Amino acid sequence: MKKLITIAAAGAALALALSGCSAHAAPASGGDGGGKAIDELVVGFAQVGAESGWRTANSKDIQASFEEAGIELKFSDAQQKQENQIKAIRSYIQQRVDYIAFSPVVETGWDAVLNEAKAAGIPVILTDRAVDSKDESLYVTFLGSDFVEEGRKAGQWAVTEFADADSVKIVQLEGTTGSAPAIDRAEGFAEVIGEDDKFEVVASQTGDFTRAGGRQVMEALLKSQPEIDLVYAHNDDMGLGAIEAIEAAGKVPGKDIKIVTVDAVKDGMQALADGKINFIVECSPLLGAQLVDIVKTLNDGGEVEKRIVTEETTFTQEQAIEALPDRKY
Ligand code: GYE
Repeated sequence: MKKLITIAAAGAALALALSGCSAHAAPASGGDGGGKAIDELVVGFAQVGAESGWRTANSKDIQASFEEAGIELKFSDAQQKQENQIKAIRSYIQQRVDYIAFSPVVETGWDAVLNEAKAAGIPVILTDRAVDSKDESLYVTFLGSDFVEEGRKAGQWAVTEFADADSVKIVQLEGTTGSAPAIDRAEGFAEVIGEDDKFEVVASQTGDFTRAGGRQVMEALLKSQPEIDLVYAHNDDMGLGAIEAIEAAGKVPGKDIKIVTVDAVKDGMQALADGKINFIVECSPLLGAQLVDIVKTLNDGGEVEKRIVTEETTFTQEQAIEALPDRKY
């Protein structure tokens, strides 16, 4: 995990020390950088929705972290619709919150509303998902996973798992169309399996990161694709939906059709422990504490890195069995 840098806060403290002023002369804040008192801060968070186990864990963690820090959090759920997220951000601007944080449902189409936040002088923090904008001044930092790397890890597992196979027919269950994790996880996976012609993605469709979506897409694909060796689902929930469809079709998930997913939420880990999923690439939803740190650092007049990447691992069946009892989400 990269460390937040608080150069400006240190500089401000030094200036105070040099001028002989005591730190108490500055308005009460978490530090001496002249920010607001912690209990006066207001942060608006525009969440994507409640589409997956990951998202539910992420929302809970963010709410709990702000509560623990004693910082007021206004929280909205956009039900996976960009227009709702834009409305929520506009309402935070109108309410003159101190910071806006949000997890963009899709990558594009944010410049207008982010320019409004900028004009109002409200710093924006991207959490979890990136925006595709040429203007990097529209946000302070982007905190979240490296989704391309997650896709590569899934691909590397497939290369090892199918080392002795002559041909591997793959179905890809994509996340929300246009979202950073769907775009990047497809890219990283394709980069790795693309090195060997024996891997063929026979179908790739969106299940919108939901269990129902994964099940529906898989039901249809089981009818149109006679041979499927591997399902690569962009999240656990779609993989869990695929398991239901595979079992309903009289096949054994994890054996007849192997499954690799991303997230490692409890339900996914249980399916991995049960042998229905074969491998999971972790994506941590626990971003709350780091988000609070960013807000505090900025409030103290400090600087944060433009990109803060979350640390993650991967799980085999044995590792899932071991990790499950202590799994927090
Ligand atoms: O993998 C998926 C969720 O943006 C990383 O969104 C997040 C993804 C996560 O719905 O389960």
